[in-house]
Amino acid sequence: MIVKNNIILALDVMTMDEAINICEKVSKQIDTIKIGYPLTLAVGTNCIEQLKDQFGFKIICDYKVADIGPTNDKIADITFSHGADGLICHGFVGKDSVEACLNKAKEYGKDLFLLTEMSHPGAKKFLQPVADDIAKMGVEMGINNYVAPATRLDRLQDIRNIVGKDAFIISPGVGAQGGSAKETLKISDAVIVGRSIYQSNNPEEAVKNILNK
Ligand code: NUP
Repeated sequence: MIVKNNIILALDVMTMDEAINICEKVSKQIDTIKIGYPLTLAVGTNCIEQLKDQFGFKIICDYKVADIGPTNDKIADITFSHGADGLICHGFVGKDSVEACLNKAKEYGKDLFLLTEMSHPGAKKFLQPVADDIAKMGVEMGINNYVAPATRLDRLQDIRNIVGKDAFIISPGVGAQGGSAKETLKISDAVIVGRSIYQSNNPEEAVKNILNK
């Protein structure tokens, strides 16, 4: 996936009016949007088509898919059938679960992103100890796209070392969670930023500031 300015907007707003308002302000600087449960559960999956049609964005669906294979297969199918360009799935559920999402992504010719370690403090306890193994599993499965934290650059580097220089890593945790875009982009291919942009009075300026920090 090619991400303009190496920045992905996490559009965690709860109404379509807010979503469109923010998108109008940043659509010159940003071409890739990550939507998750907040927007999807609030307005429905048609927001994927709507944002793609109106702005031409690439849409990554952050549904952190984490179920048994047959259920993951259904979730991935619905997501890609609405036009999603990427889907994020959890790795801790194991190979068969991830494979269901990967096969569906291949069927649609779209991207699967494997979530390794998360960016929040709580991830240290349960997820961090297994994150390297999750990344290794991704490599064995031939996965090219990963999510890894901007909040712990040492861990981000560890994951980069495992997945290799040609893998595509996107990193949440810049801005509101404390990470720096400049430092993160020395290791990652793109940063994911939500609140620092959509809660700003001037989202356009916020994008510029983030890219300069
Ligand atoms: O490890 C993760 N951390 C994280 O923050 C994996 C994620 N997918 N996210 C998501 O990235 C989170 O759900 C939110 O949509 C975005 C970060 O938003 P913000 O902290 O910049 O507001």
